Amino acid sequence: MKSAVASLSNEKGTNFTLSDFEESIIGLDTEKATIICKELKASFGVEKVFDAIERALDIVGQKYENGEYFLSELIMAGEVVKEALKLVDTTNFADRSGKTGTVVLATVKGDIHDIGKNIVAMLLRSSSFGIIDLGTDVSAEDIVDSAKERGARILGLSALLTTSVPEFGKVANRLRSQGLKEHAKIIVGGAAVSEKMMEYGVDAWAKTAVDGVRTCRDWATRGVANES
Ligand code: B12
Repeated sequence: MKSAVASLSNEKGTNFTLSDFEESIIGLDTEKATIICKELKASFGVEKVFDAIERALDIVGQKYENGEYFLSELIMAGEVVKEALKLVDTTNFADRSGKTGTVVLATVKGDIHDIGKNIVAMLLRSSSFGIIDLGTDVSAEDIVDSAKERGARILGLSALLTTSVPEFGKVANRLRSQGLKEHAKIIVGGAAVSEKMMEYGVDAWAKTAVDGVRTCRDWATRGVANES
């Protein structure tokens, strides 16, 4: 038997809007979100889909903050988006020209948010970067050791909790103490970041995944992100 959402989709063709998608995430409706996502990525492209995810989860975050949603809803919203993201194919997103390099990606210690980091990974891969994704809650030691071992010249760090932001400074300091700061660049992102992050000794901060990928591509084109 066809579900209500599936038949709605058939009737409406590709008439779903980005707002419908956002509402399905805020409404914690996995089935609706995946069906709409499938249609939207074709009609709007991945960038718009990612923006919609960010907007919707911002609202979920506000609802959590004002007590309308609880932790269980926060967890559900994360799951809804993870399912929808499985359908997003970024292969045609980026131009593949220019040199690329290896990027070590991690959500820093104390923080387990990974949706944003995973979007960055998808976009970097589609720009032909090699990705070493260390996952979440990763210590400065493990991040720097991994970059050293693998010869990565870009470290991409994510933080959504304000309490985790000082970890950026720990990574920068460890990179410096290992004599690697001259050879590697650190870019940070996530809802908790702003220009203020530069005070931690990082090389760049990005408001969105797309901005971050642009910076990495720029570094790669200038040869600063390639293994020596
Ligand atoms: C979903 C969610 C969760 C899920 C995470 C699921 C998952 N697998 O990631 C779960 C339920 C696990 C969770 C847990 C918690 N959460 Co939470 N969560 C969120 C929520 C609603 C959405 C986050 C998200 O995925 N956004 C969508 C993505 C796409 O956006 P993004 O991460 O910002 O990424 C974009 C850019 O920032 C950028 N980017 C991200 N990383 C990087 C990295 C690089 C290198 C670059 C270039 C770019 C980049 O690219 C992305 C696309 O443009 C936010 C609200 C919000 N507005 O952020 C709260 C929020 C982050 N959580 C919050 C809190 C308080 C918690 C908990 C402490 C709750 C609790 N009591 O346990 C725990 C903490 C657990 C921990 N130790 O980390 C607070 C943080 C407050 C603060 N200022 O510190 C927020 C802001 C909610 C709120 N308004 O109160 N959470």
